[in-house]
Amino acid sequence: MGQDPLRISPRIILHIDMDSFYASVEMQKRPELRGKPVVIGADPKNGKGRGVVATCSYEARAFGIRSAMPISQAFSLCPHAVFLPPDFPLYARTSSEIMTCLRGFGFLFQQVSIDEAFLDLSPLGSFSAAYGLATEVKTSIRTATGLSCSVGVAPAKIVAKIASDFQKPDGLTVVEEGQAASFLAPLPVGKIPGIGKKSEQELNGIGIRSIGDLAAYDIQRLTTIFGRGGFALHGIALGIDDSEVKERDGMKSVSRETTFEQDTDDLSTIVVVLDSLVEDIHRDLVGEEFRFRTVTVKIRYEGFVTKTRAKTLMHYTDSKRTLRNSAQELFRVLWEGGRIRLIGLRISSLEKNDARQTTLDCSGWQDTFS
Ligand code: TTP
Ligand code: CA
Repeated sequence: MGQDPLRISPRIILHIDMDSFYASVEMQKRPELRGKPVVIGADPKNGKGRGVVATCSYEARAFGIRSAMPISQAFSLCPHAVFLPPDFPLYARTSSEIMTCLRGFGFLFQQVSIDEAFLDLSPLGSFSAAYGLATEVKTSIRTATGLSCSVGVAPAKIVAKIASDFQKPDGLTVVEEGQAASFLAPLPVGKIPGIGKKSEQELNGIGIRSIGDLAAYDIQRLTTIFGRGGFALHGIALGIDDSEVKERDGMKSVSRETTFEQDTDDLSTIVVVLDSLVEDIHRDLVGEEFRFRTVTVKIRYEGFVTKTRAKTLMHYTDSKRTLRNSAQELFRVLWEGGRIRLIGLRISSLEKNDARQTTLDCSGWQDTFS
């Protein structure tokens, strides 16, 4: 049987996400760490340390350790784990190698975070050809860096992203055209990017446990509860996402955010975390040789109210002290004293110290930043 000539060829999107990225880079550098629980983050100081876990190896995850958990809790879960401070310039260099490798495949490319990217494989014309290319992508990244990644291939970006997470680590999941809604239906709603633990609980509270429950939920009621976001959520549940893979011209911003394990209004805890965001962003800044002019602080309170406040300086700078002072000043003005769920820091209006094109782009906030 011949193909219908009017049939539009499918959109085929690939999403790639490196496995336990910072921890894997450390284990690649020091092979004696392989197979061990490795935790990257703040100094645990024998259980008395403040600050949080950036990430950890899958061996450490078996002990219940997770990103953004207080480092003291990680220490009590697994005191014999190897605790390491982050080496951001090394992660930025490895990220550049990965992104260069991905660009080399010649498809439309979009980096979305330090360890994630999309490729638009639609020109291949079939999901079987895309599967073949996905295996090549995995092999070439392993050859270039020694690292494993997980890949999702699907007819839409958000479905590809959920698919890349489906069989982690070292996974490859293909969701063909017409199968998105049925692939998503049995998954917990928390698998939708942007739905954190708290929102998942809120959705569970109105009887929505799986993405299928969300797809079947009355859209009017969803918009009453979640406002305009209700529409988008409902579309996502059906696998509908027309957003394009967009090439970005260089780095527009660098951002970091931390979600507290428990909402907090303890100023000293908040200041320690804000300071660690300053340190992280400043390391990237120095590693990538650029300067900034705009600083933005974001606070999300319990109940999901999100506030941001930005400040643009008179001159470009790469001073850590200026970054810290601006962050603290913005925080003081912004904070109304309530319990905080998440705090974020972003620098933008960036200028390279030289003309070298950078591939690092941590502007994963762009969608949520108001
Ligand atoms: P992720 O891709 O979320 O996590 P991961 O690569 O460590 O693990 P996974 O296999 O589940 O994908 O984040 C990429 C890197 O970003 C991660 O290695 C460390 C950093 N990061 C933080 O510093 N803090 C955080 O809260 C998170 C989630 C990530
Ligand atoms: Ca990852």
